[in-house]
Amino acid sequence: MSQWYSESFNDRLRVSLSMSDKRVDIQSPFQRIEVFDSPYWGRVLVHDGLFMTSERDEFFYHEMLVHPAMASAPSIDKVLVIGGGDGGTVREILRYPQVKEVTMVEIDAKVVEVCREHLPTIGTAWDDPRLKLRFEDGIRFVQEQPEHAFDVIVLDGSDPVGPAEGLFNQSFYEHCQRALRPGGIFVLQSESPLILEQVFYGIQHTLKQVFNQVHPYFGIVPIYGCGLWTWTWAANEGNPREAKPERQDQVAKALRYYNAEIHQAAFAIPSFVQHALNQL
Ligand code: SPD
Repeated sequence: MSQWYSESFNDRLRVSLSMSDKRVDIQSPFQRIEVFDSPYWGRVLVHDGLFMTSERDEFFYHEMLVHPAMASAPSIDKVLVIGGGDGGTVREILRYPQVKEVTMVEIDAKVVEVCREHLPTIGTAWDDPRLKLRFEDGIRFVQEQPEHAFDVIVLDGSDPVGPAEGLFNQSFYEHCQRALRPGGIFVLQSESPLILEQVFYGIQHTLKQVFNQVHPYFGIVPIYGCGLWTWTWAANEGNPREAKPERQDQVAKALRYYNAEIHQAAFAIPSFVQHALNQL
């Protein structure tokens, strides 16, 4: 019989996955990193007790983080990823042949080392020559970038505790905006409006101080607390619903969740969220 690994999501919810074997349990300079085997979910990555991803459901998260922005950006030559140590996000970006360079800035080299060894089914693009991998603080990296350096910036962060905390503040968003080319898109995981409503609405409010266009979009990530999850598309101009069908066609066969219809549906805002957004 399996044991259970439980993530306690503040005092509101506990999510448990069956666990057959613990592969990794180490403390890096930044966080506790665990990887375990789950009979149903496959290998599962955990940071500081919080589920990051699992082999079985990672495609929901990574496809939805990446493709809405990649399908709607004016150009996608140069992409920056902050975080994303398991490699799922860069894997999705590198599906587009017109991407010339992806810079991935991960603060914790240990996460990448662990994921390369224990989660090779998620990070399948580590050896792509277009990938420039850097181990440093993403906040400082963005501050040091010249204006208009990137077409798309993707923030694949953890929850706003520990090393990811500074990735949720206005000054970081301002530096991202400055580093984007005109029409460029900033996209980030933005938590759940149900179980972490203060964080979700806080992100929306803060992004609106910086970007003219801020559009949360919705999907599910089964292993995250309460399932309902959001990502947010932010830019100074443009409309996220105007996706380019030719780009969507390029990746369609490889994907398991995202498609052109999901793209449109994801930007529909549930009424309880819209009512709260109207109050911001
Ligand atoms: N509640 C978990 C939020 C984690 C978001 N990032 C996951 C990283 C997957 N690449």
